[in-house]
Amino acid sequence: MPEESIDHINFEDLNNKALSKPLVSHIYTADPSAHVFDGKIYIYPSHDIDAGEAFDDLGSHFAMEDYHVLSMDSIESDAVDNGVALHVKDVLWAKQQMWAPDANEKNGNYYLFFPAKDYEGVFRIGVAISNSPTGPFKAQLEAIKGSFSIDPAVFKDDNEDYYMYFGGLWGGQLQRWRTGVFNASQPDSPTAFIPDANDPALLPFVAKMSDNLLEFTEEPKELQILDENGQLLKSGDTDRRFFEAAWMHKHKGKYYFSYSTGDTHFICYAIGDNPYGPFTYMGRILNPVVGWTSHHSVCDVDGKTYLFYHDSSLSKGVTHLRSVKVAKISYRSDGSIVTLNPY
Ligand code: FUB
Repeated sequence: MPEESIDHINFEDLNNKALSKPLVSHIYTADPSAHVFDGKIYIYPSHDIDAGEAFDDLGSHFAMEDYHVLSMDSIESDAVDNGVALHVKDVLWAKQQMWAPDANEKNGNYYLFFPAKDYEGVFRIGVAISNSPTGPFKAQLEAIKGSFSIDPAVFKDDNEDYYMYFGGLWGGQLQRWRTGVFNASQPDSPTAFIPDANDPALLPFVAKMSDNLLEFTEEPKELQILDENGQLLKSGDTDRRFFEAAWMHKHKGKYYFSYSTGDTHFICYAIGDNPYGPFTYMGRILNPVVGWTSHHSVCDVDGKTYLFYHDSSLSKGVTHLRSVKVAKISYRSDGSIVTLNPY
């Protein structure tokens, strides 16, 4: 929901109608990536702050500096803030903008995957390691070779292969990589290099991770999202095309790729038969929340499926001061997901 349309909102009414309350209110948190490790829920969010940067369509106002990990003993319990897990000053290659992270576990080690801008102003994706799910995490000296853009989500398949899904338009710079090389021209334009409305939309990327989860084992590949006729979604189809916030989960053997449509503010999903796709667009998981961005994860807890998401209701609509929430989602018998209304 764009910031200009919030003036008329009565936040008391809105919060009374809300599907759920912020999981924590002492800090602002966003972009929640939730996992269950050893029976406990861990949420890896962005840590929103007001760094005084003006709002723009490049997301300069999202000037986050560190990550905190939240944990919950059960879906009903209070979320605990486990303090600073990684700070940008401890990441040699990263200069600023610690955007939406994810994490995963392998052989008793925990890996935090995060995007940040390097000293050339280019978003890269890094990894940091800990022996605890709550950190502190120690960052690798360099970003993942061949990584670009934002919003990594690392999915562990049933056969223990791990895949990273990533990408984001406008401030997330995906459109600057159309030739495989970063295009630094027109630096202030969020929409330069976006395909024309009738051309296929830009696609998110996927790459299989190496055994140590520190590298890609292959060149990242585009993940196709098709319409009901088997055609790639068009760039002008802004209600359905990928914008940012990639996530992958599995349900009854099918792969569900979900994402945000950005400037139209929906969380949508598409279904495929394998981790690389193609995926067919199926519908919406979440209607627009208060705040410009919408970002989520889907996580099974005790046999039920939950959507972790965020909105800006606690900050009364400030785009870059968001709060993480959780709500149960349900599937119909054909595998489709019932759309949630956040209020
Ligand atoms: O939190 C910063 C950026 O906003 C994320 O990386 C995007 O997904 C959007 O939520």
